[in-house]
Amino acid sequence: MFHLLHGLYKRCTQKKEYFILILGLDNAGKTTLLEKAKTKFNPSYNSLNPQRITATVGLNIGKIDIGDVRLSFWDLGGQEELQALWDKYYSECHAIVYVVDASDRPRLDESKAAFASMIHNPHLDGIPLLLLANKQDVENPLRVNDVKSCLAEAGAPYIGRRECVALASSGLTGNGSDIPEINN
Ligand code: G3D
Repeated sequence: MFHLLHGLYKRCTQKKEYFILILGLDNAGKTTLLEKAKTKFNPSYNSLNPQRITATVGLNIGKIDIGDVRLSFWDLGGQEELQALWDKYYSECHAIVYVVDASDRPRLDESKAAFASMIHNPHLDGIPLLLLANKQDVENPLRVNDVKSCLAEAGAPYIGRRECVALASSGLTGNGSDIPEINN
């Protein structure tokens, strides 16, 4: 009886949990963004000093509670050898945030290639996608439209099979801006 009541109580009080992958090349700013988001949604969270954040190696997990929803973010390492592990997480994720370093023009094609192999994976069909042109606080960054059209070359029809929004962002400052959806 106790177990039954305990189970019922747990079921009524537990939050709905969604898993979100944060992907992109190493140094794109994924961990910094996650730290900033955790601080924004949980003011009591003691965030890491941005100076002390190093490129993600392996997996970095962050949880954000909004109302009765829990968002669990998996920030995956973006180094070439770690990209091979991304697809292990695809079948369980509910959304993807793909981060591009808008201050790094020379690596845009590399980011496009990583994006292409991700977006063609059948496990991700229909999974909502947020594209971020990050580091907008630097001088003369790539604009969100540049990033958007570059990634669209990697597979516009695949991108179009889902809800997709592209935004400019700065994980350092926490600022961002809305722009029109990529596939509408
Ligand atoms: P990653 O998790 O994608 O590998 P990190 O990237 O979050 O570790 O960030 C990599 C570097 O980029 C860090 O600098 C970090 O401070 C910087 N960075 C992250 N986001 C922004 C941003 O929005 N604007 C600027 N200007 N820099 C950013 P270091 O010097 O520690 O390597």
